[in-house]
Amino acid sequence: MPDSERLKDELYEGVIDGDDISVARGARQGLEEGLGAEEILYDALIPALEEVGRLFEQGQYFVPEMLIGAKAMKAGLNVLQPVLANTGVKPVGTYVLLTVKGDIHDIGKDLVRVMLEGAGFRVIDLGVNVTPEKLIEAVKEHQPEIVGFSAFLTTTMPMFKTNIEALKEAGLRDKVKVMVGGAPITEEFARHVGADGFAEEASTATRIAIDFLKHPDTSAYLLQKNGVQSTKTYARIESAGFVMPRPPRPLPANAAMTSLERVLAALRHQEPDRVPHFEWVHDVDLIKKMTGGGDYYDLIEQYDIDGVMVAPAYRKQTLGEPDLLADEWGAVRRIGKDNYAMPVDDQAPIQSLADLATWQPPDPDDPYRYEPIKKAAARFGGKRAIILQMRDVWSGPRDYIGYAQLFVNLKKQPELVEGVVIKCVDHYIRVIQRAAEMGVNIVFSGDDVADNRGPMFAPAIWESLLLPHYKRLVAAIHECGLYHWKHSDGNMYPLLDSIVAAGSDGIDPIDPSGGMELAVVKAKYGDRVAIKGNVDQTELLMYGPPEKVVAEVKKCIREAGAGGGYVCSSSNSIHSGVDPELYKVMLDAIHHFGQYPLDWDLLAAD
Ligand code: B1M
Repeated sequence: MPDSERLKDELYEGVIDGDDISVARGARQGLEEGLGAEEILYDALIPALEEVGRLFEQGQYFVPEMLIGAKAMKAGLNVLQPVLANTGVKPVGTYVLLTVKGDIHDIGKDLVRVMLEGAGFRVIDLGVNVTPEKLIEAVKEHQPEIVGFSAFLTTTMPMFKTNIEALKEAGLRDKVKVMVGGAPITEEFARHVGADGFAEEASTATRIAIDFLKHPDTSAYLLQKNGVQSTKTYARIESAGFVMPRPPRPLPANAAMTSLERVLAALRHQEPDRVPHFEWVHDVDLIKKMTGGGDYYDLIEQYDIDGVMVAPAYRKQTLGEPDLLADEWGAVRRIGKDNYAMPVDDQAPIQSLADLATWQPPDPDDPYRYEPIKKAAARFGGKRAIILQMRDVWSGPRDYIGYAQLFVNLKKQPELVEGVVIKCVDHYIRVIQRAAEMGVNIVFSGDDVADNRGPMFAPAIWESLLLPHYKRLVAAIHECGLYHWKHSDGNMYPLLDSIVAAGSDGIDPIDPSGGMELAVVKAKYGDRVAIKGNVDQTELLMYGPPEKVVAEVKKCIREAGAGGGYVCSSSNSIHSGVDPELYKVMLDAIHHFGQYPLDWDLLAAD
């Protein structure tokens, strides 16, 4: 094989392996040996990144491989850029990209950006939580051929339409193609809002963008062309005169158990008096609406919710701007929609082993941490399950290393990641030990390691790097006499064997968006772990109709309720988009259809 071909092969492999140093070196060598910059780009680097995208689509690569592949490509591009500029090579097109207003999820959008850049686009990335005004300014300034919107929350999906309307009002709609995507987005929704294109994955998004440039009027990917009508309204579905069908036996249940006994029975795989219910998160405004201005504890009592979530307290310090704060762990956070205090990635406190050596988690023995726990115990102790909301092995490094940097470091600096995990888990264990003495019953750790496709990193990384510390945490929880309930979004099937074997006592929320099914998890793991979930909150609890909410509760109880070991809840959280009336219907249905012994006739599908 000629040297030039061998070098191109090496560059190709370098991108696939995410080896930025060898790609930069190879690109320099190629130029020195007389290869054209365009030849290197089009024959080696671009095909390699396309292959990385394909491997990701097929589930062979995960987020880390995709990010380090893109980083390697960028290292090569940095070498080629001056030569490309001198020879007058222009970007294939300009693309304005953003995550819509109200939404702060960024990794999915970032992957779209790196794939587009890899394909030769000039990408103007406006970031997250972007207003329509900022979009319009950017379109006027940069005159892109394509604009791309990401949305990851059902509550922010309508912003696509708002953005498209803003483009129309500014007289810019005909000048750009609009592409949309993000975990909850479907082609049907993309059509519904009037977008030109939709893609499920970053690499498909890039292929479509290139096709739009080549065939702006005739591309086979243009959505309007086939004229399929939307079958959904994406608005609250009213149903006149809905009344909860009361089952033919005395109701409400004369509760034979306290809420605490009910939840503990579920954890012990015994049949309680009725299927318990609790949620991981309730939106603050929804709580106010449901309680007539009350607080979370009022909600618990008024609606007879069986578990009370309580988290240790950490101080926050504002940083000049009203929504910017520093936490006790050294992370800088910005408060956004749903009151989520999102860490600012590029100000993450730990970037190197030297940072790690000096970084200390907050003092776990500070009495301030335990004030909320004491308050919850005083009000609910011995009556309702007091559930300590903690983290396990993922969210700590995500917030203190930075989300994108964490993915990269899983491969590039695993010792840094593990160092952070160790310090975090040590801290959590001490907090749990103290909280156990104050009346906590369960530790619930909410660390999202999966999305709709599956784990966001290779299961082998979970096994070698994270699982040992996960096991250590679960063992410590058990030593305190407490139960452990694991929460993660997404398709958790590939990790469940190890989580169950680690001794976790409960799993949440068996995410239907990730293709998980209560019946399957119950059949496979139901004798070893309690299951919590999964009335859909991505559409059903937002839009209804109420009859369908009732039908869904019945289905969940049918699939997971037999023999106990089951808590009926939403499929993630009662977030700001959930309709309080539909949540009430869900609660009512759990109380009425969830009595043990289960009445299978009553629970039968309508
Ligand atoms: Co959030 N979150 N989150 N979250 N989170 C989701 C999105 C959720 C689906 C989880 C669930 O319910 N199962 C859920 C939304 C439910 C709904 O509304 N339907 C949810 C929720 C409810 C929330 C909060 C409200 C939680 C709360 O506080 N109660 C809160 C809201 C914050 C806000 O935005 N205002 C919140 C917060 C967070 C964290 C901060 C903790 C963190 C985000 C960190 C960050 O982004 N920097 C987070 C995470 C990590 C997730 C999950 C677990 C994973 C998202 C991710 O990073 N995936 C997610 C669960 C899930 O997706 N099932 C979830 C990896 C990424 C590579 O994939 O994002 O799908 P993805 O991107 C893909 C494609 O979608 C596509 O290409 C990418 C690569 O192939 N794509 C496009 C993306 N954009 C595209 C654009 C295109 C074309 C394709 O054209 C322009």
